[in-house]
This record gives sequence, C-alpha cells and structure tokens, in this order.
Amino acid sequence: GERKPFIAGNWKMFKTAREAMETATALVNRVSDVTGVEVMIAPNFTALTAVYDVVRESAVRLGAQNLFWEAEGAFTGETSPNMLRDVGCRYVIIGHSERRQYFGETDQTVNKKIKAAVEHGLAPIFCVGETENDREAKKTFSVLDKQVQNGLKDLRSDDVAMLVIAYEPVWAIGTGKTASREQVQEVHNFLRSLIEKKYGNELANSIRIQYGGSVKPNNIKALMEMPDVDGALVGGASLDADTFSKIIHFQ
Ligand code: G2H
Repeated sequence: GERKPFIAGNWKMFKTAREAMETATALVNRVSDVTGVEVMIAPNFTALTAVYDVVRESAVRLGAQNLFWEAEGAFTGETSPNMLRDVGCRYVIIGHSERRQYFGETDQTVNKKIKAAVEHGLAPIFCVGETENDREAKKTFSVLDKQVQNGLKDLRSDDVAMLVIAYEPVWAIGTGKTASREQVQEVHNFLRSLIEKKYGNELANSIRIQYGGSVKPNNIKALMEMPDVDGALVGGASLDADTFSKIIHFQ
C-alpha cells in the first residue's frame, strides 16, 4: 500500500536528558539502514533539545508527549505548539490514555490540542482506546466512535490529513496483555471506516493507524501483517535502543 509504516517510541516519564541522548544516539546508529519505516521518538520535554541534536541529521523524527493549545501566556507549567516546533518536534502525542486517566484530559481538550497542533504544523498522534469495562460491556465501538467524533470535531480534511491515529486498548497498556491481532484489525478497520464516513475514501486510505499496548519484538511482525495496522506506538519496549531497533526491523 501507499501507507509508510510508522513506528513511534513513547518514552513517557523516563530518562534524564543525558540518558535520552545516549539512547537516541544508539538508536540512530542501529536504524541508519532503515528506509521503509518512519521512526519517531518522544522523550520528555526536558530532553527534547538534547535529543534533537542527536537525531536532526538522521531519519529519526522527534515528537512531544503533550502540548497546550494556547500560543503563549500566563499558563504555568504548559508548553505551546510553537515551543515544540522550535526545539525540532514534528509530531505530538495527544490524548494518551494516561493523560486521560491521570491528568483530566477529555475529548474536548484533546480536540483543542489537535486543532492547535495542526494549525502550527505539528502532526498529531491522536490516541483512542477503550477500557476493560468498555470492552466487557460490549461498548468498544461506541466508545471509540465517540472519541473520534468529539476528538475530530470541526477539523477539516486538510487537518486530518496530517493526523496519525493510535489505537491503544487501555487494558493492554504496560500490562503485558496484548490484544489479539484479529481484535486489533477489527478496531483499526472500524476506525478507518469512521474516517471514510467523515472525510471520504482517499483520506481513509492514506491515514495511518498505529497499534499501541505492550508491543514487543516478538509480536510486532504478526501485528504488522494485518491490513489496517500501519505501525505501532511503543512504550516500555522503546526505552532500550536494541529492543526498539528490533521492533523497527520487523520485516
Ligand atoms: C501504550 C504504550 C505506548 P506500552 O501506552 O504508548 O505503552 O508499550 O508500554 O504498553
């Protein structure tokens, strides 16, 4: 297909700037042969500048784990889209389940953040996913539908063209439980159909949908074989350059 596989590392709240630089340096060396896969890492804010120095001459892209939607102002502790662009970010993870769970993110704040990101030329990695309760109550599809409809409210096709969707079933994050690849494919296909209904066939076929949740070197290949799985958002297994490089070399 025309969708280039996209494998992203979400380093969450791990690594000092020095540690992040060391891992990034090792990763750049290990993936210098990779051309068929887009690679991104999202270190902590405090490490973005140091990591950008390492990756800027390579094919590895830089992403942030969050942003605030205002351009500037009295918003203590927050970081604007322009500030992220300024330190070399091309991507920004938005609405990760940990932010929804612990930091009060809602579909509405996610929507504002997606809008602000695209307005400033940052490509959002828009995270959606159902909880274990949702799945057991057979609400997976209605929950995802709501997250997508609200998250993408008032976005135009040009904006959505910049987007990557990450499907992260909350019950499979950092738990060692992976959704079966049939479960993943079913949801990815559903998400693509939502995009098709809203924005048409062309955009639905070009938008990349990543899977996230306990992705490891030993399960990536099987996941990537599914027709609607275009990549992965990797947490724990992206922290070590060697392990992450194995995931990137899944082919
Ligand atoms: C899901 C994922 C990366 P992990 O949060 O965003 O983390 O791979 O550790 O389950």
